[in-house]
Amino acid sequence: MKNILAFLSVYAVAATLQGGLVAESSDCSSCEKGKTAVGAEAKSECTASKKTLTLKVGGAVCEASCGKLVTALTRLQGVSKAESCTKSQMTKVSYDASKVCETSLRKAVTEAGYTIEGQQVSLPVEGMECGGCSSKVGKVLTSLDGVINGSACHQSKKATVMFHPDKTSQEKIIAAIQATGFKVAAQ
Ligand SMILES: [Cu+2]
Repeated sequence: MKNILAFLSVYAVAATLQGGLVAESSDCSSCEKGKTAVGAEAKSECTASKKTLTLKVGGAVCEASCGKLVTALTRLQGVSKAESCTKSQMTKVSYDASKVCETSLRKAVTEAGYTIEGQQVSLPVEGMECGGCSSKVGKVLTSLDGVINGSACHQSKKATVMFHPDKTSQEKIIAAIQATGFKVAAQ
């Protein structure tokens, strides 16, 4: 039943656009469905695919090298913003996941001559009620292969993890947190 409804709404959006009219609904759920049917126009209105990637980059230690790094990233299609801090060596990229993927972003960094020392994610974790819960999650995180450091806070209900993208992935980290009995909220 759900599939039929999804198909019908895609068809409806496509038919509307073919008729030269603008799709009425601008919420992301309809945009997600409309994406495959109507292409670039619908994509530009969608915010569901907007993501950020935070990397610790080795070598970007002065204004000039940070500038070069930012230029290399913003040159990519789908990147709306890139910021690099010489002090923390953290680089934050805002991008559209429907146009560019994480792998391409990391490749742009290494091709520009920098090394990726880590990738940082902040994950919303549901169900942590006290310090015991957060330390349980924190312990699991730091025991994972490829995790540089990780911690969880029951007050902010978040887990912050710095990991090496060549050795592990966000998916594996999420799976490890879920295995402790806490749930990672959909992002
Ligand atoms: Cu607890």
